[in-house]
Amino acid sequence: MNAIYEHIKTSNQNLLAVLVDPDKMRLSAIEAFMEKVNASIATHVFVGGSTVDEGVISSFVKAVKQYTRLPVLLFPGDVTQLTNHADALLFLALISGRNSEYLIEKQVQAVTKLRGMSLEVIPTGYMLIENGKETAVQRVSKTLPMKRNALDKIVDTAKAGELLGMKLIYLEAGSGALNPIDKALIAAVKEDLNIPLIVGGGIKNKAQLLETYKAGADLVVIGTAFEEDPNFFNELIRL
Ligand code: 1GP
Repeated sequence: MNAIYEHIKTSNQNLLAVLVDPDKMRLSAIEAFMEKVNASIATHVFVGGSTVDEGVISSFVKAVKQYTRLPVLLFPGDVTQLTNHADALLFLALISGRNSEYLIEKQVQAVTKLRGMSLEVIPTGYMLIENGKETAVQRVSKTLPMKRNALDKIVDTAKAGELLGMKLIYLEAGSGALNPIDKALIAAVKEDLNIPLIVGGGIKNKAQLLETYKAGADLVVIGTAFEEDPNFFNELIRL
């Protein structure tokens, strides 16, 4: 059962995930928000956040599922954010950092919960890249982002993730990043990878979105820009 991953891997389409972060959105806003998502070119919904309370994710996922047919993937900041109401789980290992808690410990803790669930589990190498300001991921994980000029190290880290058997690599500038991931960096990572590449953090307009695809991202994640300006969806209407 890996239909969602296979679609990401084989799709020739530019994929777009809208991030729903319960830290930043009210449950009552979901219906109107998803209406805009449904009319846009979005192909996936990610739900998760760095500091979301236990149980909250579950109600958000249920609400999102109620108003869309798009696949809903958990993008969890913690083990407490696992819920069987989603379709799939990005099973993240923070491979840019050296905090064993986020490399293996949280994943071990997740296993008991996952045994009782039917989520599609997608192993994902998660890489935090510096963007000009401290991010929530950095604070919560107590890891430093990779220096954005450390191109070879970033390319090698992504490749190591692939060689370890990860199915996706996620280059993350952090939610609300000042600078999105550099295009040359995306291109260099993509050139060396045989698995799909996700890119997110700080993408605020259509031009940046298109540049990110052009550089080599298979799937782009946008959260803050939609939260701050729902009219942004109007630029991304599905024809
Ligand atoms: C954050 O990559 C995502 O984890 C999306 O970032 O909120 O800046 O779009 P933004």
